[in-house]
Amino acid sequence: MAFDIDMIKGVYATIGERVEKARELVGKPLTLSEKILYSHLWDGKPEKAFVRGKDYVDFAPDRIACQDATAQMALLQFMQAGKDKVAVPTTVHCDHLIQAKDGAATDLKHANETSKEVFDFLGSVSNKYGIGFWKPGAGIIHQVVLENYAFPGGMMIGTDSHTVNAGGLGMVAIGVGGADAVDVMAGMAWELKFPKLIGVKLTGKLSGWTAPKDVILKVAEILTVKGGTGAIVEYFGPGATSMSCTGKGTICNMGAEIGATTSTFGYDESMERYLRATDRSDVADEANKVKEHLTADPEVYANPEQYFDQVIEINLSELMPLLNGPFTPDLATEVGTMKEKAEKNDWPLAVEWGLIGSCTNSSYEDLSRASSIAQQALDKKLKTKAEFGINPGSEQVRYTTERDGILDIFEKLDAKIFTNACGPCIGQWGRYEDPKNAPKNSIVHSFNRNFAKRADGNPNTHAFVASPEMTAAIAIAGRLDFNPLTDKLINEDGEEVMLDEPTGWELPPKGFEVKENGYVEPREDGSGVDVIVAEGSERLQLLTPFEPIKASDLQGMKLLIKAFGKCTTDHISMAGPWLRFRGHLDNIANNTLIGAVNAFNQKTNLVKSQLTGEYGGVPDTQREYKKKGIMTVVVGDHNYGEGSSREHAAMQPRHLGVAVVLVKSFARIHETNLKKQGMLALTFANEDDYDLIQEDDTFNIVDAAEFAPDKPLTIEVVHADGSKDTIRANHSYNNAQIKWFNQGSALNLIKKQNA
Ligand code: MIC
Ligand code: SF4
Repeated sequence: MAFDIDMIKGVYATIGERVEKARELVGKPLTLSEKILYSHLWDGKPEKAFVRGKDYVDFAPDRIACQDATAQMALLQFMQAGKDKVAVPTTVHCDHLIQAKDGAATDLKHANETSKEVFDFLGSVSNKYGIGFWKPGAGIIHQVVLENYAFPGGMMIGTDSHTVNAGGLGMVAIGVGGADAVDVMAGMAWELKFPKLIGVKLTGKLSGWTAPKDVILKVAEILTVKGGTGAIVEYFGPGATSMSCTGKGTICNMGAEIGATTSTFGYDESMERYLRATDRSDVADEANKVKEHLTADPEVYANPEQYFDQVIEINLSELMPLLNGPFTPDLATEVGTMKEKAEKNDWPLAVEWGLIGSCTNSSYEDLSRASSIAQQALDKKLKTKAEFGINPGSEQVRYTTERDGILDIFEKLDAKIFTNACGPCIGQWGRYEDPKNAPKNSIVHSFNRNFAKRADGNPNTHAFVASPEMTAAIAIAGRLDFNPLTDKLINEDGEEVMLDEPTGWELPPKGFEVKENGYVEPREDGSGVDVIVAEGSERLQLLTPFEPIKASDLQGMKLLIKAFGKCTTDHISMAGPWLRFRGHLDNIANNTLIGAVNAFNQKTNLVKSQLTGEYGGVPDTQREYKKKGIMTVVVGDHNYGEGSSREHAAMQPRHLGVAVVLVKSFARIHETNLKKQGMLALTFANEDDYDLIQEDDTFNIVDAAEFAPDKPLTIEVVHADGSKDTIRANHSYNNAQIKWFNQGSALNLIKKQNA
């Protein structure tokens, strides 16, 4: 069930006829994205052309991947679906629940002790339902998927927003909430609005200090954190083919940071090299046979404006290394211009840590290039100013980089080699005893996200995102404004030295090697496997179905919080220490929206209760409303729910009795998650109406009983002085999704259908 060459052959067997049919229906040459989408329709051969950005389409993904922090909720839901086995090859990867503190050996042992219950649960559910299980320490989900499962022209979904990483190997790979994955595991179609298409033409060639990471940091600057919403980004041009496969993975990975549905590249020699190096020559041979379907038709890249909804061109030869941050991944600064900007904004110039790793940049090539900089610190007698932390992407990468002396170079610089896992990227970093009162500082990392508090829980940490090689250089210099292209450093002998350009290996010259990759194959027949959830566990809780929200519940609702500014899933359901409750809905609900800024007092986790007039924490206040049977409304700004795929950000408010989330705009995955859990996800028809919402407001959805596709809802907002505003709210529910709402959740509907 894990790696399945027959499944891949099956996809390639029909791709030709399906692409041809689609080309005929669309009436023009096709992009790669369209070829993959049209060859993965639930009904098989395409029968009509779809309207981009409008039509909801049923797809049949080839695979599913889940990570430990989201798999718990996904599998708890799947267990209710009444199936014996997953319908599509699925894997679970244990990578989020491992803290980075003292180094891999101690940290992994600690995680295996503290999260034993959860790993045992995931292992046994996997074994029971035919799911491949990657043990803690095996690696980060997206690196493991790239090394083992991704294949050109395939379609996969994963319960993690960075599933998109597999675009580096020519897939359409999309991050979803657990409930979406459950549909596909249960043998049903997966629904997605047919995406718009953004083409990115890469001319020139990367050289010197510029890396694939800088391409996506640049794209993030151009498109911003919401510019990719509802679109697939397709990269092409000479700059694309000259890049490594894992470099392409980096670019696709951070497509999540611009809100893109996914990103992809056409099949090329770099992908073939990577497939062969990772022991998948059979896949490369099969892909070569259908090559022309694994990239766009030639007309498309020759005249991209005619085929994409938007085209961006980047000349790699002119691109400069970038540092994006702090607090948002789209705020780009070119090296060499950092000093003025940092001083103006009061960003600390001294850098305390350089972290290399995460699913974005933890390949063999990444570590090898960064180590070429680290080696120079040794050779040129430079004392590194910041501390180094390294997370290899997988056990295969770790083993091979250790064998090749790469890790040793970092160790000579006193680097901490953490477990092959997410670690600091998701707040699993034992940096401080008391992060809340920790000092202002800067760090630089090769990760993807840098929202406040994300890495270390300290709101005063200014995190900047850069390529692994720049991260290494900046960590050595210990200064944010260090420009390796022009600046000199003083070594231990008092001499001025410069760092030479990074060099490295795309793939290990002696091949990849690994002793124990950490994979556990499930039983063929899992019927005898027991899944254990201890009674009274604080980590795991079986789910009780949500009651449908009725039209009458949508009258007299109170405002819970009007969130101000950026409200990501980290604000709605924080990670870090809270990851431990990802399998226990009631316990994790105690972090609901505690990171969101209250628009009325600019404070976090302090909202007014309309029951008592007192201010209190968001979860406590909400629990009081729930006790009284009063439903509530959450109001938010643009791109609400940006970031993670975690459906906890929808399930927790739902569990506590929030009925409506009313915002200026949503991030795609979060909007779907709200719908799946049977809530109302609404957007202001007139954005300025956000300003009308006051602290003591009561909401009545006057036409709630007429909830129907393409029909806005009317909300009466009653203010404390009795005055009223009537506003219109849009929604994007189709008929099927309205059924989820009427049943209380999508899962309730599946259960009913399977009963
Ligand atoms: C993240 O990078 O924020 C995460 C943690 O990987 C999430 C998933 C989660 O919240 O578990 C994601 O990106 O989807
Ligand atoms: Fe893990 Fe970070 Fe990648 Fe999310 S972004 S999967 S937390 S490494």
